[in-house]
Amino acid sequence: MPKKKKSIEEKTLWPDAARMLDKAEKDGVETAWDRLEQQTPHCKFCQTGLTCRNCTMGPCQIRKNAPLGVCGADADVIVARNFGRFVAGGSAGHSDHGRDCIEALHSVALGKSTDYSIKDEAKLLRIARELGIAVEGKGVSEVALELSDLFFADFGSRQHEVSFLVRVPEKRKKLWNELGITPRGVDREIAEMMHRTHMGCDNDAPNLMLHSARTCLADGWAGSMIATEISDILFGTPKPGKSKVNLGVIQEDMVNILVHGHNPIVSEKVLEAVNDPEMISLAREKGAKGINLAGLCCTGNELMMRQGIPLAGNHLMTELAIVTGAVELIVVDYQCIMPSLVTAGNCYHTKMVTTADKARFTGAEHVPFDMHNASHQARKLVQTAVEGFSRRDSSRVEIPQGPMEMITGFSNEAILEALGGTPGPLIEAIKAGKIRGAAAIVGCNNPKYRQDYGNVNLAKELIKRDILVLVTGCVTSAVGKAGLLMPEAADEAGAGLHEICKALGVPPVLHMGSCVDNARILQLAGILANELGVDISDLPLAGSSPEWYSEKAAAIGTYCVASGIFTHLGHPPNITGSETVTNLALSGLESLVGASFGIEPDPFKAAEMIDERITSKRKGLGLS
Ligand code: XCC
Ligand code: SF4
Repeated sequence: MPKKKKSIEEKTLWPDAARMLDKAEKDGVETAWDRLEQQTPHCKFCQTGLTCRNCTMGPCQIRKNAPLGVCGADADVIVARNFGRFVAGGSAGHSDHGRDCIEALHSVALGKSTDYSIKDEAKLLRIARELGIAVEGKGVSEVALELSDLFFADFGSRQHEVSFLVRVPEKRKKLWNELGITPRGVDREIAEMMHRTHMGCDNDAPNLMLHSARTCLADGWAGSMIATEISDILFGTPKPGKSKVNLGVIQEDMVNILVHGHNPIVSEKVLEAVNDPEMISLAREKGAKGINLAGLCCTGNELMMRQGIPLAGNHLMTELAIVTGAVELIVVDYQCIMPSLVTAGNCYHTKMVTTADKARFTGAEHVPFDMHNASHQARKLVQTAVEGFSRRDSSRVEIPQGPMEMITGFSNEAILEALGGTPGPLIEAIKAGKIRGAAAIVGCNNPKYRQDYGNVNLAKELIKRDILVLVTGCVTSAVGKAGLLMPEAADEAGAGLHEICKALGVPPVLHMGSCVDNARILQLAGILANELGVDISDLPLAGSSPEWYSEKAAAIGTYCVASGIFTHLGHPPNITGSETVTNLALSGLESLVGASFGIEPDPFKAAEMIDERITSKRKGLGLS
């Protein structure tokens, strides 16, 4: 079949992206969409999970006339092993980011780092108490030290359970214990997954899938949750505030710096350096009006939640941001950074700088950040950006105008405060059917879809049905650009949700942060279940990732389901080569953990699917 070239219109929902795609073509910049075309069609065996490369008797591919690998592993085992390693990768990503946060807290506690400090002492004490650390009579540093030691232990060979399981309803914990999937240590579960999937270990697909669940639960209820809570302690707990989104946040008359990646440990320091008066006057000397910082992907979400820093865009906007020709510097930490950014940057004057030893990119400059040099390194970077301003070719600059306004900053603390201090009013609204339920729409972009078409339309359909929408990660930019993160969007919501939003002055779609901040949603689910005395799986909740691409997104989906929350995905992971595994994901998990996955590329049908689920959960609770 001849390949059909997608039109720009088919590639994206957005005018800013369309303009840059057009410019990219003129400027000769290749994008993810172009490379997807080159990669299509994909290998069928890999796509269905039927390739195994776990030893050198293979690689093996399962076919009709070769139904077993050399070792005798069948399709079910191979698919389940591949999925296990896939989500182990995702869990490792979130969790290793969490570990970096613990190291930061630990070094602050020991007084070894003057570059970082504890911004939210009250939260530090609250979390310490919640996890059983006696705080009375102790200094902040002492508590921080004990808390970081406890978190380090959560990563190790814990025999029982990770600390934040105190947030999990008893019924759910009992269920996990019975199934043998209570997460013990983060690293332990990930390493055990690597072990189980070695040739000759776990050769039972359902048993492998249970360990996938356990690994992902360690991510959600420990690795990610620790990342979120420590980031709040070090940089402040988010409060609602205004910000802006789309490529229009890049400014023609300023030095533009973009931060990309995930961990606020680097981007917070860049922000400080950008605000340094000395740096600003240096920028003025070079003829710029000042220095403008904007975010991409999750570190963009982190800075936006806490500091209101504008978001230039999500995953598929990262290359296109460079195509504006107005970006002096892109500073990255780790995860979701396309190696193509180096090449795209080379087409302009855009310099890419890596900061983490574990995420280096050939062709990019490496300026390693650690606990002791972060402020210094950040200033160095900002200076580089300022110097780059004079190399900008203004004839090649084109910036889409008119960023959208949005409200950000809905941490659980902020949500509870807006509700008057308790979840009571939210529960009353749910009981009264004004809010019929809530759905978290999370995750990525994927060039296989029209960019953000699924993300935006699903959110719109759900709010119409009085389903409150919570967003994190790259969906933030999607719904933000669609205007759904403004209180006025309440007019697009059903009557009940409209009434609640108007009364509270909040949008019908709440921005709760980055991908690790999905842990905030888990915590909220735990709070609601505990308040009602039920399990999380009894609540009218759903998760969704319409345009996901990453191992991390699969891990999120899996911990969501294992926590009892039905989760919709736009397309399946590479598991369809096994009927056993596919059936387990789509229905079998229901009888085990009280939730399963649903697959549906069409956002309108997906809304229907989520609505049905929420309706049935409401019925189960005796609500109409
Ligand atoms: Fe990455 Fe977190 Fe996906 Fe965005 S949403 S593309 S994982 S940046 Ni997490
Ligand atoms: Fe083939 Fe088995 Fe080796 Fe996998 S583990 S590559 S199926 S022989």
